[in-house]
Amino acid sequence: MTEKVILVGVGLKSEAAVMAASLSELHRLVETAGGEVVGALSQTLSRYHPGTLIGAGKVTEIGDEVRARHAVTVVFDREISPAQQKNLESAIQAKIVDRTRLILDIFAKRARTSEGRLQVELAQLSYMLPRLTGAWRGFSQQVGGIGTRGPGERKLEYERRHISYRISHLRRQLEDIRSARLLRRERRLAVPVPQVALIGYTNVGKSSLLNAFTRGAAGVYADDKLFATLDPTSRRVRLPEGSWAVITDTVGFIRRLPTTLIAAFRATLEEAVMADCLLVVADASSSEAEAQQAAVAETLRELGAEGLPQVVLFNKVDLLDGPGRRDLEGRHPDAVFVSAASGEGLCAALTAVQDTLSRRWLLREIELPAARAFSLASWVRQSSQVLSQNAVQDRIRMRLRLTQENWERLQKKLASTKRNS
Ligand SMILES: Nc1nc2c(ncn2[C@@H]2O[C@H](COP(=O)(O)OP(=O)(O)OP(=O)(O)O)[C@@H](O)[C@H]2O)c(=O)[nH]1
Ligand SMILES: [Mg+2]
Repeated sequence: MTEKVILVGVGLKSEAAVMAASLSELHRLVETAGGEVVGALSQTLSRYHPGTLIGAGKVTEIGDEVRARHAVTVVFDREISPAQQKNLESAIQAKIVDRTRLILDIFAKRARTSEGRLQVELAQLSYMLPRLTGAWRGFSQQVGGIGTRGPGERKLEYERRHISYRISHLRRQLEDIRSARLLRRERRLAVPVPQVALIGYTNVGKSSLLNAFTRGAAGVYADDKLFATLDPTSRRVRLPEGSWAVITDTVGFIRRLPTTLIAAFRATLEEAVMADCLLVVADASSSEAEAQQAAVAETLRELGAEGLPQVVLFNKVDLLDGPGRRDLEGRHPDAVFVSAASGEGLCAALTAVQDTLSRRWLLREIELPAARAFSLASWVRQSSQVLSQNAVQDRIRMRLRLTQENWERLQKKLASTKRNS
């Protein structure tokens, strides 16, 4: 039997405009976590009540709704303090879950790699630690289900200091994985191929785009669910001019992404985001596209990546009608309009990536004396991407794609070879 859930939207009067959209997003999050929404209430306030977040009248109303609908869980669309949770649970007599705990729960279900699992566990324990009072062991643990997956009841029995110990252990393990990966990454960078990161709000079609760019060969899981992707996937993609780039698809962003999650996923996010070019994807068919873009920009700022070169894509244009499309194009003249479903605009998107990369990644032609080509060629291959190579009499001509820095090093090397020969 699916868990019956009542949603509660809460916001200050100043936030009234975004509450409805945020609540319908919460609805999808609950479904993603495996719950069934049987009712929704909301309240706008001029200030939050310290003890229960919402007013006493609303608390009673929620309790009535819970009994009328046979709900077991109430999900609040914002973060609730441990004390508020305790008060709300005893007044409403239901499991109280906040937005953060719901998102953590979905991440726990989605994590596949060992690193992903460690990161989620770290985030969950950091969330739990301040809540490890009697209240936490109350209603929530009797009911089970949404918000209680993950480290599980057994670990909840741990005393605070065991949890603190586990948290530092997880941090060390993640640090080890990270240094191993940085080593691999350095090795990969020895054959430099430009790195491109697909960034965007959850469900905008990032994984579908990676699949489309690789003509379906990427086999990345794409689904009409929030947070379908958690662990990063990288694929080599050929750019129109013939050179290659590595495109990485990773976890989607969401407004008010829990800070515990950002902290835990920081290494993954930072690494995904530290690219030569960001492909920032928006959903052209969503009425929320601009609010979502703002949340993405905010997260990029938190990760210190706001200054990286960007190409903005509006995906799912197949769902737009003529006027809708013209309106969006008018408002975003620099964006590229694409559809992972129909294939429209994909080539233009890769051309835009190539143009952006070409500011740092130069296209150059060199000629090596055939006598020395063998020893030089291996050095060239380590520092650049060889696009083509042919022999002209006693010389070898190569077309290269390489960074400014490597181009300067290469010129010096060539000059000294000339002097020596
Ligand atoms: N009509 C249409 N649907 C699309 C297009 N691109 C993706 N979708 C659908 O949008 C949904 C989400 O796609 P995903 O590729 O999983 O999105 P994502 O950005 O990777 O999502 P997360 O991994 O959850 O962050 C899926 O149901 C896709 O089939 C498109 O161009 N047109
Ligand atoms: Mg995805």
